[in-house]
Amino acid sequence: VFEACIFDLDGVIVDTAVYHFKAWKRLANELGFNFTEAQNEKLKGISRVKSLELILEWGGIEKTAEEQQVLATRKNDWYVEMINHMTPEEILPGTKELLESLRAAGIRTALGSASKNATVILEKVGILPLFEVLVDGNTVTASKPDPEVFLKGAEALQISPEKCIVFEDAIAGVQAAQAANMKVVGLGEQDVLGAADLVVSSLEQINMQTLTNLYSK
Ligand code: G16
Ligand code: MG
Repeated sequence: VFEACIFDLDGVIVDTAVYHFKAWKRLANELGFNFTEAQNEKLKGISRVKSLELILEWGGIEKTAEEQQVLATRKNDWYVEMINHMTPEEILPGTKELLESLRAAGIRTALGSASKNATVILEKVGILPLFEVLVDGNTVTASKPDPEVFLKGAEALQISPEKCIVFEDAIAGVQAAQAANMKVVGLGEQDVLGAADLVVSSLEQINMQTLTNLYSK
């Protein structure tokens, strides 16, 4: 029924959104305006450059492309400083167990993230070897909801999209998976991610059987 699972990073494997929030807030405050958690929600799954564009728009500030480059780098330096201190305790509940049981069952695994810092995060939390393929912000040009990130993952694994299940916490990511013709499990709230084939609050609720059931509907 299914032969591969493709995982989003932020919000599925680890909660790096808190670090993104701290770094963006620091940047916004330096520029003289506030940045809220509600605004941070809207940046989930969105690329760094696109996130900065939105933040500047919310703050009512215009910057040239060169200035934006400098600001994005500044934010990223603060962010990298924080993620360099991440530990295996920060893996979200059930994630490692699920990855291990998938591998034991011969299911292929890939990462499909918008982040350019995906490799270092997986290394820090100690689960890099559980992924066969990494597709991240360094290899992808079109942001979610474009299906590129997930299609590239399937292609690298040489598995057809219909046999892939995506795990996503963001609407844009659920849409990307569906545009790629894949099944998708949403992590979060039913009223937000209702478009997904199944919505759970944690990967602890997922096993081989729940995934197999997605194909019998
Ligand atoms: C993650 C986050 C986004 C972030 C993006 C780019 O995406 O959800 O908020 O803007 O990565 O991150 P970086 O600045 O590290 O390149 P995902 O796809 O892992 O949820
Ligand atoms: Mg995410």
